[in-house]
Amino acid sequence: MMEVIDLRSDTVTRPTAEMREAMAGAEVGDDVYGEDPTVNRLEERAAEVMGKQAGLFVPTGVMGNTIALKLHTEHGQEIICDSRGHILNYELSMMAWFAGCVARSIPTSDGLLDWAKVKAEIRPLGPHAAQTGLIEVENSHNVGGGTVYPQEQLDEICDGAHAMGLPVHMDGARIFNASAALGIPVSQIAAKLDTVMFCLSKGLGAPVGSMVVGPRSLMDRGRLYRKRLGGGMRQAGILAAAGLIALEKMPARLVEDHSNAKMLAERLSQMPGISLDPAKVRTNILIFDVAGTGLSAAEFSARMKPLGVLMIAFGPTLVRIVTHYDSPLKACSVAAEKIQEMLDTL
Ligand code: TLP
Repeated sequence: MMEVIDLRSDTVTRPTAEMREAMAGAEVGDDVYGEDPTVNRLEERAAEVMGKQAGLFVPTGVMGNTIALKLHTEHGQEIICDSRGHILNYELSMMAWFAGCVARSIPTSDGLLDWAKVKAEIRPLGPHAAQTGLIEVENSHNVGGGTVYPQEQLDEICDGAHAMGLPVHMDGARIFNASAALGIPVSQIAAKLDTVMFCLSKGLGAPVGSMVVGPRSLMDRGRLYRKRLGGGMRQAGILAAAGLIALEKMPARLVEDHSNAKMLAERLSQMPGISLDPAKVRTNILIFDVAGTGLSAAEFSARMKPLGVLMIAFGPTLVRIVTHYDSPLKACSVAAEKIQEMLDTL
């Protein structure tokens, strides 16, 4: 049987043998009563690693962002984010549904905001305008192509926002990829942020789970929102046990995913009809334009499927590839060969 190389997302990673073993032996209790020792340990460690007071274990990144946005805002406010942000485009309008807010979105070339752009969109409450309640940033930026905030740019947004009394939340689904790319600890990235959501179930390989970290008072209230959203998970230590391994052991290997992505980007950039700048590939995501091949993104990925390489259409002519620990260097090289093979048939 042909082995499938699944580059659709780092969400496809399966738990490691060590994670499965830890899950089987996890010490558990009822987490709705705060009595699951493994969940408690994960929440403490996540907070410690991010340099925050407290953590909250949630089943998904979407739930983590949903809770965070609600914690910072009031109904009828605006949330400033970039126009291609995950919270705006891939979370079923959750900011309207749960927090009662609308987005004030800012177009960017790479998904990254800067203080000048943000400042220009901040609105005080008035007879016509809705007040800004929150600034949201995404790091690394998914649709921007795995782009990473230069730390000074991010700190400047936080300083500016705080001086105006506004909080900043980071969708750090892939903050560990940003950390690996910058060569600085996640706690440094998070230092000035009010809250961070990050995922254990993407590049870090856990089967399920994300974290929200921030001040203890907010996390205590977040726990109530989690329950309201149906996220009171009882003996969730089974999942937290895998999450702990994801948190402690997996960040160190992300540089490998990044160098595989770079290799793929370099090879793709040499192929006729494909346009992509390998210098812009910093993490494990690469987004390339296939317009020059005469194929749509959907046709391109559909033609790759029978060759055993999966990727996703991310726009009419944009295709996304994500590298991860289930796609080692060898698999990425084979994927590049298969793409060339498909292009040769056109
Ligand atoms: N992203 C998924 C899809 O939804 C696009 C992917 O394959 O990349 N924030 C960011 C930046 C994300 O990329 C994702 C997932 C989430 C939040 C949501 O996480 P989950 O899927 O755990 O709810």
